Amino acid sequence: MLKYVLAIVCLHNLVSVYCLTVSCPNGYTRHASSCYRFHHVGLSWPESVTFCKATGSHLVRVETEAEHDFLKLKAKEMLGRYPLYSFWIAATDAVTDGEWAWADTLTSLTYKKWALGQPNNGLGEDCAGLYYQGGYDFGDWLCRTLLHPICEIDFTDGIELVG
Ligand SMILES: [Ca+2]
Ligand SMILES: [Ca+2]
Repeated sequence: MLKYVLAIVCLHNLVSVYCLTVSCPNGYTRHASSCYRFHHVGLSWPESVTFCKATGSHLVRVETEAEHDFLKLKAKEMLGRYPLYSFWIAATDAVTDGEWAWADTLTSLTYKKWALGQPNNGLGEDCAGLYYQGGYDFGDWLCRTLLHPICEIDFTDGIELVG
């Protein structure tokens, strides 16, 4: 099923190029192979995981420096429009303290860039986000803290090339 498509996908062969025009769903911004939406609602981390799922996405997994740089740039561009300032990402160490993994897949983080002094695990801070005071590098919070979720749709999850 062609669920979400974005950018222009071209299939090359010797005689021709087939292109498929594709785009992110309304309200999402594309970068590389994903669509992102910074939500204005303030939610706890577990609520954010559920919220993104309910909207056909997942709480963002920041997997590369390029992806992180894009998200930091977007967050800085939108400064002042999000009253809670910081944003949840899908990383948690609730299973084993100090071992940060992505929600759902529970795979270890291969990329991470903590803000200065983070994670400080104060009073059992098991959930991570992009920390405004740390230039949107990673920070950890109590999971019940209200922050804004960033939801992500992976291009590679949703597309099937047809024709
Ligand atoms: Ca990602
Ligand atoms: Ca912290």
